[in-house]
Amino acid sequence: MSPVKKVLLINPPGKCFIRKIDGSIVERKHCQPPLGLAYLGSACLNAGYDVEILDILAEGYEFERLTEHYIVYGLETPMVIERIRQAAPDLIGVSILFSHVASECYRIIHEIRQAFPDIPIVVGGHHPSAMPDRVMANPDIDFAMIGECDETLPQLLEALNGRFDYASIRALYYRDGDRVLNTLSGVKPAVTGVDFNYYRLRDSPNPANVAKLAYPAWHLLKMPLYWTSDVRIGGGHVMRERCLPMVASRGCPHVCYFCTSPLMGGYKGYRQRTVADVCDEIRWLKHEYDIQEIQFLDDNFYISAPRVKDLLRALAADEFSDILFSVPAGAEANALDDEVIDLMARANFYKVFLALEAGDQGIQNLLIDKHVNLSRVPHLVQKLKAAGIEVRGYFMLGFPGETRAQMIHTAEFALSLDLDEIALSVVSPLPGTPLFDQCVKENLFVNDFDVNDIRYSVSHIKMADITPDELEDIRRGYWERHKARKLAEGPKRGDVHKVFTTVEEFSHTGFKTVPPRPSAV
Ligand code: B12
Ligand code: SF4
Repeated sequence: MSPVKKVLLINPPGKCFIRKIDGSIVERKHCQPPLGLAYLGSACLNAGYDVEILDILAEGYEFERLTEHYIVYGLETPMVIERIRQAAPDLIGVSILFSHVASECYRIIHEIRQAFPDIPIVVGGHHPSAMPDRVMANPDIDFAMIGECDETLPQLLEALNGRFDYASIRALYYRDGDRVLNTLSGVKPAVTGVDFNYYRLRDSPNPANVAKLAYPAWHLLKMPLYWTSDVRIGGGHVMRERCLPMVASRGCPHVCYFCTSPLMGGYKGYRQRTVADVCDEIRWLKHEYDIQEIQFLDDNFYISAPRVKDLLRALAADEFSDILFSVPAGAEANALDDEVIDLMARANFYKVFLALEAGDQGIQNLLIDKHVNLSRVPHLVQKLKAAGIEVRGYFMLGFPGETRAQMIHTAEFALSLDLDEIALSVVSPLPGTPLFDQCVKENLFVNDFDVNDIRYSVSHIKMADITPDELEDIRRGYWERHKARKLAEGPKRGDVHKVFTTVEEFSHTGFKTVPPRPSAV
């Protein structure tokens, strides 16, 4: 075999679900630079390999394909094949970050396999990490890698060159003839579910010291695409054009029963970068990309109060005064005290997304590992707003066994707070979580459930006294009531990139395709 020199990393297309009942699109179009692939790119470059990244979604943002249930957007397959031919890689890596695009990834991988039967294909991301055995049942896939692969992907390249042993690569699934082998079989998980294992950090493939990682290789991506699409970074929520994501920590110390963080970041696998390292990366982003805004994609940015205060003090320095910051993942409400809020305001954190999840303290204490203290929330919202910070609340509707009355209670709780925005999400049984296990064990999946085609905006869980469509009506109804109230209050601050005023605008922005109304289907 000729030496392996070049890897091509692929970000798959996007896909949005169309609601059967009225033909409306219920998911957002996105265009976000893939931070994980940029990290993998720099890891492979530093190991001496040539790297290209093909972002099928960003480069083909304008190409839409209407299927029975979805609008898929991204480069068309012949274009992808041609790009691979030009790149001439020795290994192709496909990111399957989201379970809802797994079926689309398999379709593309199959086409690639047909066109390039000799190029090995590796997959990674949340979906393969949750179900590597089932992913490896696909004969088009040669390798599946679990967890954060900054250290293990370069090792795979070395192994393909005969300079490293497959058996020594942590959390690797590979083939030996007809057999699928994996390097986790002798490792004792911290938690074993029916359908998943959580590994301690020391047993996982994840980098233990995230301060030592090289900065993401953004130069491998066509950055202006992310700054100019209709629905830019953060789903349109960012304020400034030149925005990039970064992480100040990886993993989370909690183990919420619906969340995949313990699967990807490792069981209680919270790791911090040093404040100095984070600041150095921001200086570099300013210098290289003239960056105006940064989104921290940490799983749980605010969890450690002393550390977050140190970081916020550093970000409040004059040298960063021209940069805006936000953290789109839900902020742990209990971790936000008055001092953190004052420091956030000083450091230009203009918006906070409170992870409140449920308006019922019983559900909080039983299902949400963060145990949000709901009685504190109204004061917290007022304090944040008084500091000039916009407040968005994240809520979840449709836990197994949750009744219609409890969902309405949560939605009413959301309305009762003086929030600038509310996001009411449907509880999704993500593979690799205890919630998914519960649905398997108790036979709670709705009949058309397909784990490779998860729809995040429609419930997959059989509920006691409500149908998925009724749940969607509650979700939309409360969102619209809230939006109408906010519109009546007048405009928000002037430089917001996009303010969506209706459900239609929120979900249709960026789409060219208009799905047919159901009668015409
Ligand atoms: C940023 C983000 C987004 C961004 C886009 C992400 C992107 N393209 O990069 C936006 C805002 C668009 C987004 C949207 C959504 N997201 Co999101 N998102 C995240 C978030 C917060 C961070 C991802 C990240 O950058 N992490 C940091 C980098 C360093 O890690 P990483 O990306 O995981 O990459 C590492 C590994 O996965 C692995 N790896 C990744 N790719 C590959 C490829 C190969 C070949 C290999 C070997 C390894 C490998 O190595 C990487 C380096 O360590 C994660 C949560 C999380 N903390 O991971 C959720 C997460 C990925 N999102 C999730 C979901 C559900 C969604 C939405 C469906 C939400 C919704 N209801 O609409 C949408 C769908 C978007 C779409 N395309 O349609 C889920 C996915 C779970 C699942 N099994 O599907 C996650 C895990 C959050 C959660 N627990 O619920 N998201
Ligand atoms: S606190 Fe957030 S990131 Fe951590 S496990 Fe719970 S939901 Fe996941």
